[in-house]
Amino acid sequence: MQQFKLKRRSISSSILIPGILAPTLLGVVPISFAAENLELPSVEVRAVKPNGYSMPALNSADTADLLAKHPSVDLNQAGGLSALPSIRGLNDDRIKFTVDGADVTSACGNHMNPALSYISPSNVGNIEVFAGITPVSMGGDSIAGTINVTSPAISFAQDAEHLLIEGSASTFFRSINNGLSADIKASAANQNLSIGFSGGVDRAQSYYDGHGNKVNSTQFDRRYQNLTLGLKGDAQQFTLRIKHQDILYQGYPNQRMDMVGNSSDTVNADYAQQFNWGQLDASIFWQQVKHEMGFFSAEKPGTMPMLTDGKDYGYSLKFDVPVSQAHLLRLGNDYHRQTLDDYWPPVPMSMMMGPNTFKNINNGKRDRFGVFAELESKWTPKWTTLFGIRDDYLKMNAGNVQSYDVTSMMQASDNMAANAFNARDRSKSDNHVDLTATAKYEASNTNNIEFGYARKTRSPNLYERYTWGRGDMAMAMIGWFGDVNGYVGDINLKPEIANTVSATFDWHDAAKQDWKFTVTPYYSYIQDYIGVNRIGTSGMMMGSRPLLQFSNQDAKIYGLEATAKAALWNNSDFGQGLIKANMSYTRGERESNGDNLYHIMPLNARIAVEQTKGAWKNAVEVELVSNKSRVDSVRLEPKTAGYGLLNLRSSYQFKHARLDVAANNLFDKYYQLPLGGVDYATWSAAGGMGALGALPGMGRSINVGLTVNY
Ligand SMILES: [Cu+2]
Repeated sequence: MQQFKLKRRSISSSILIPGILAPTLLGVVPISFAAENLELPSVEVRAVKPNGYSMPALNSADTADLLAKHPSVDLNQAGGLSALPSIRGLNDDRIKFTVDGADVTSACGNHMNPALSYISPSNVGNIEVFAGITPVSMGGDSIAGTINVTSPAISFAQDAEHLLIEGSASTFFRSINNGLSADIKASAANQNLSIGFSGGVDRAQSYYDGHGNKVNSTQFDRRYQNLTLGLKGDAQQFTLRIKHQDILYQGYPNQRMDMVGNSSDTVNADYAQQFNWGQLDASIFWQQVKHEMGFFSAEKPGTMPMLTDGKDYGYSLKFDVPVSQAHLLRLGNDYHRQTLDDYWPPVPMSMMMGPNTFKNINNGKRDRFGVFAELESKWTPKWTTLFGIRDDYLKMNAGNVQSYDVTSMMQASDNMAANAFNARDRSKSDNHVDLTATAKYEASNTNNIEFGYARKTRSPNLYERYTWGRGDMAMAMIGWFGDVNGYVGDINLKPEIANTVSATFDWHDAAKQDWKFTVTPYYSYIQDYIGVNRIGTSGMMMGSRPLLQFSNQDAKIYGLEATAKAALWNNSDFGQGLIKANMSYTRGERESNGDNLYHIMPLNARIAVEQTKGAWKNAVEVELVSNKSRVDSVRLEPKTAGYGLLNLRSSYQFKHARLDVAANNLFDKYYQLPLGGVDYATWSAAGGMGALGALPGMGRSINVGLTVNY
C-alpha cells in the first residue's frame, strides 16, 4: 500500500508572505512563493518557512488587503476591516470563503461582516486562492473561485523529553489613520497535546486622502480572543478552535449606515486521519453573529437601529483514496446551514420608523447539501489531469414580514409589498451540477501549459431572494455595492451558472530559479448572472438614487493576467535582487445590450524590485492603475482617473525581533478607488448637495511594526 503523507492544509506550517504572485489555472495559491512550486493540480500546500519578508498586518488591519497583490483578486472597498474581494470581476458571495474551514456568510443587508472580517491579519497563517477553474473538492455554490484562510498551524514538541513553549507579540502603527494593531500569542505543547491562546486589537481613526482631507466614516475598532487545542497521534490529528470577536464600531464611507456592533462566537473542529486506504479529513463548524447597524459618530450622524442575528453551521467530509500509482480519487460530502433574522426596531417618536418592528428577513433559512467526486491522474511524466463532478442541493425559505406601520398611508408601498410577499409561497430549492476538467502538459523543461473548463453554479443569497420592501427608505437600506442605490429582491431568481475556459502558459528557466513568465487568458459565460433592472428613482430624501431589483441576465467576463519574475543580481555586496511584476485586464459585459458590468477593475499592473541581504529585506514597488471609463450606467458608477503609487518597505531581523517599516503612497498622491463606490459619508456631511464623487484612497502612510518571537 502506498503511503500518503498526512497533508492537510491546516497542519502545514506556513506563513503568508504577500509578494507579487503568479496566478495558476487551478490557482494553488501562490500567496506565498514557496507554494508556487506545487505540482498542479494537487491542492497540497507545502510547509513554508516564514521568511519574514513582509508582515501581514503591517499595512492594513483588513485580511482582505492581503489579497490585493494577487493578480486575480481585486477589492471592493467597504469598512476598514471589511473590503469585499472579487476574483476576475466576480465578487463577494460568488466566491466561496472559508476561515479555518468554516463556511461564513455575511449577516447584513450591506454585507458589512464578510468572511474575512472574522480573522485579523495578525492571525493569518496561510491563504489559498483558487481563481476561475476551481477543483470541485474546493466547494460548490460559488462561481468565481475559492479563498481559504487558515490560522497559523498548531505546533507540537519534537520528542517526549521536551515541552514546546512558544509565544509572540507584535504591534503595528499606521500614520494615515493612527491605526494600531497589537497581538499576542502563547502556546504550550508536548508531543501529543498543544494548547494555545491569541488575542489582540485592530483600531484606527478615519484616514486622510492625498489632498489631506479626512475620508469620513472609515474608522474601526476590533477586539478578539482565540483558543486552540490540538491533539496528535501517530496518523491522526484533532484541532479545536474557539474564537470570540467584537467589532465595537466600523464606519462605511460608501454606505448609508455604519456598524455599531458585531459580536461573533465561532467553534471549528477538524479531524484528519491516515488509513491504509488513504486519508480522511472531517470538520465541523458553528458561528453565531449578532450584528447591529446604526450611527455612532459625528462623521455620519443619524438614528436608525437595524439588527441582524445570523448563524452558520455545518460539516465537511473528505476522503483521499490513492486507487493506483497514477490515480488519486477524492470523495466528499458537505453541509451548510445559514439562518438569518434581520429586523429594524422602531425609533421612539419617529413618524416613519415605528411603532412596530420592520421585519426585513424573518426566519430566513438557507441549506446546502453537497457531494463530489474528483480524480487526479498522472498519466505520463508530462501529462496530468483532474476531473471532478459535484452536486449541491439548496433549499431556502423565509417567514412572514411586516413594515413599521401597517396602517400608515406613508408606508403604503411597503405595506402592499409585505402583503404580496406574505401571500406567496417562498420556499425555493435549486439543484447544482458542477463540472471541472483540467489538464497540465509539461511541454519541455522550460515551458508548460495548463488548460481547462469548469461549470460552476451559485444560488441567490437570502437578501437577493427575500428582501421585499418597496418604499424608498427600505430599499435604500439594502445593497452591498457601495453605491447607496436602493435594492429589492426577487423570490423567483434562478441560480447563476458560469461556464469558464482558461489556460495558463508558463515559461521558465530549466532550473526554475532565475526567471518565470506566465500568461493566463480566460473567458466566462455566466448564464442568469444576477444583475439589476431599474424600477424607479428614490425621492429627494434618499438623494434621488436609482431603485433596482435583482434580476437574472446573461453576462460574459473575459480577460488576461500576466506575471513575471527574474533574478537581477546575486553577489556579496548587494545580496540578492529580484524583480516581480504582474498585470491584469478584465472586461465584463451584459450579454443582451453590451452594458458594462459593475465593479470591474480597469487595466492595472504592479512592479516590485526586492533585495535580500543578510538580516535586511527591502523593496520598492510601483502600482499602476489605468483610468476607469467603462462604468455601469444603471447604477451610476463613478468614473475614476488613472494613477500610479510608489511604495517602499524594509525589514530587519535581529535575533528574535523583527522591525518592519513601510512608506505607502510615498508621494502622497490623491487618487480615487476604481472599485470604491461613492464617497457618501463625506458628501452627506457636507449637506448632501451636488453629485456623489468616487471614494478617495489613502494618502501617504508611514507604517512601523515590531514583532518579537520567543
Ligand atoms: Cu450591517
